[in-house]
Amino acid sequence: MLVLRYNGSVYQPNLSKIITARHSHGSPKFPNVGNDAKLDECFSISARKSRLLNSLSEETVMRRFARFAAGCFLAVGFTVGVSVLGTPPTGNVLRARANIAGEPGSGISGKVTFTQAPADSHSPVTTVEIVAHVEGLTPGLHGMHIHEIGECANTIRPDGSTFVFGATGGHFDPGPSGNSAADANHPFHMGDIPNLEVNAAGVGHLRYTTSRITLSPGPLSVFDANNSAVIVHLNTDNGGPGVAGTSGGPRIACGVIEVEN
Ligand SMILES: [Cu+2]
Repeated sequence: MLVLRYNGSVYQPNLSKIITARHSHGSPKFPNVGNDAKLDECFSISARKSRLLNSLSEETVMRRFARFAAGCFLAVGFTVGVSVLGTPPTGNVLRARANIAGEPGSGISGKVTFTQAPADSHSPVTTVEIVAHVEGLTPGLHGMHIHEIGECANTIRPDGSTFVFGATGGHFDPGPSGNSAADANHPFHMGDIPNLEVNAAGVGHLRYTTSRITLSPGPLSVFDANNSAVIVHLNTDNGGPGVAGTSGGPRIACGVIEVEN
């Protein structure tokens, strides 16, 4: 049997390591962390195979290579599955948009745009500029936040009442506190932004730059496994930490944050 020897390092494919890594890093909250490195390993299969051929018997090589390829197939399948189910975008998203709408007949409509400035030597922290324009509101200050789930459906509370736009969950807060309850960790959620200022004509504006979120993949990305949404509230957000009912009250408008190309 042909045995080739190679004086360099011997590559040892470790299927259990790959699968474990995918599960430990691909959590619902941080789905993008760690994925690329694992797939890169799979996509350099040819190089691995060549190195194996230089160090082991052909039969052993083919057995190990088949095992490794099967692992990669599972890993790629897992990633595709997560992407389809959660539909987080792939790639480095730099622009996003939420089309805002109130309940039918409310007359509330608008949009919120998000533009990410890439970090560079002058600004090492990634920032996102948020620009909101919403019409049909009562004059004054209205609480507005990024909520943790990209779905604007109503839900039913335990007491049977309708929770308008309840499907958006609490305030986007992937960490470090990770407490999305509106009255907890407020106003320090990653999704907490200033009030929308509405003029006498019922038109609200906000322009605000934050480093609490990103559009690109990462632990602060609004495009996590279940995406995110913008909620406009009836009342002013007084920003009181831990004070019940001061973060804006009833939800009156909603928009799912979507990639804008
Ligand atoms: Cu809110």
